[in-house]
Amino acid sequence: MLAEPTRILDADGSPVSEVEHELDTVRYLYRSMVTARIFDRKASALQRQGRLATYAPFEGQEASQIGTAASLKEEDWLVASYRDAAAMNLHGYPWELLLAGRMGDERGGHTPEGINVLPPSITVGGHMIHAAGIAWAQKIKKNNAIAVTIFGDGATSEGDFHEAMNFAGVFELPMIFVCQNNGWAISTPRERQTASETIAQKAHAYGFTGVLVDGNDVLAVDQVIRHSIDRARQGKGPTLVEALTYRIRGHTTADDHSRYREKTHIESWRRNDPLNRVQKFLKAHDAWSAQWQSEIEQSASSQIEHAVTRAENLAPFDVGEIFSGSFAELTPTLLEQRQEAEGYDS
Ligand SMILES: Cc1ncc(C[n+]2csc(CCOP(=O)(O)OP(=O)(O)O)c2C)c(N)n1
Repeated sequence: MLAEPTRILDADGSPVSEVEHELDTVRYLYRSMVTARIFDRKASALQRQGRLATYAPFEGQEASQIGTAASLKEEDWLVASYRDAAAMNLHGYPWELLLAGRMGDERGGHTPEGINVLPPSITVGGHMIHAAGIAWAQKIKKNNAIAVTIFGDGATSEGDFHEAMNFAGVFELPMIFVCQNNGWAISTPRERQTASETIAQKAHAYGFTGVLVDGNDVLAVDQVIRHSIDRARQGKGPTLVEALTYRIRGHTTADDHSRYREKTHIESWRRNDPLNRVQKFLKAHDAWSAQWQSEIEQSASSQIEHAVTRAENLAPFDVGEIFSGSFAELTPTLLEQRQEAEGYDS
């Protein structure tokens, strides 16, 4: 494990180690982060207008998420949490379903056929076990696909983290655990979460590699994830990646983070913005223009506006549907509940 996080670009966009990426790839990663930020701000605004229920913003974490999902192949699986819309969308989960889920519509959790992304987990840590099961299935089927799971620093205090990590180590599963260490689990700071110096080092206890990466450096995250993917596909087992990042906004739209965080601290992380550093790098290579910026912003906005329209215009929900898909034959209690619910519908 590295004592210092892997970093390629510093906060000013200057390379501190060799840049392996082609400029076109850097532009793609940048554009994906811009799109994600527009989605995030739109979703937060919709919540304030009463058009979404609570929403968990990920501003500041775009590099961790885009860097995690960018090099996955279609057949790979992504199993993430309520804060990971950017990664989920990049791997194919439609924006409108991410929005519909936050509108309280169950259909937001129905992944379209052929998209290897599980619906967002609200249960902190529970999804890591699902990811381990999926990775094990890929290994048994010998199909060379891997599973990636994303979770926060708080989730590492759950028993599920231990179980998934232990199982993955023993069975040498083709999977990557990505901890987005954003410094906080609601109001609990990272230092109250674990006495370990890093979260990455926990991998050693389970018999596999842990890597610390600058989670606001999309090039570094992408590079670390690509190396981890290679190891997993070569049968060399799992990797735990700890991406050091920061949640710029509240835990959710229901949280007042000014009650537990210093403004100055937030501002210092704003200067470490993951989009700015890539923009500066692109500018230094004549690969950015104000016109291109405005084109990608407009294209992202219109894509997201369409998603909002589609999510808000889903055909009315049949209340009885919430009972389908759990049991082949409903239990007497559930049958009774369905009848009652259908009464409300008419
Ligand atoms: C099993 C479980 N316990 C508690 C909660 C309530 N809860 C929701 S988010 C959260 C904090 C999670 O923090 P972290 O894992 O660091 O992820 P972040 O929200 O920072 O992305 C808690 C305790 C929950 N959803 N599930």
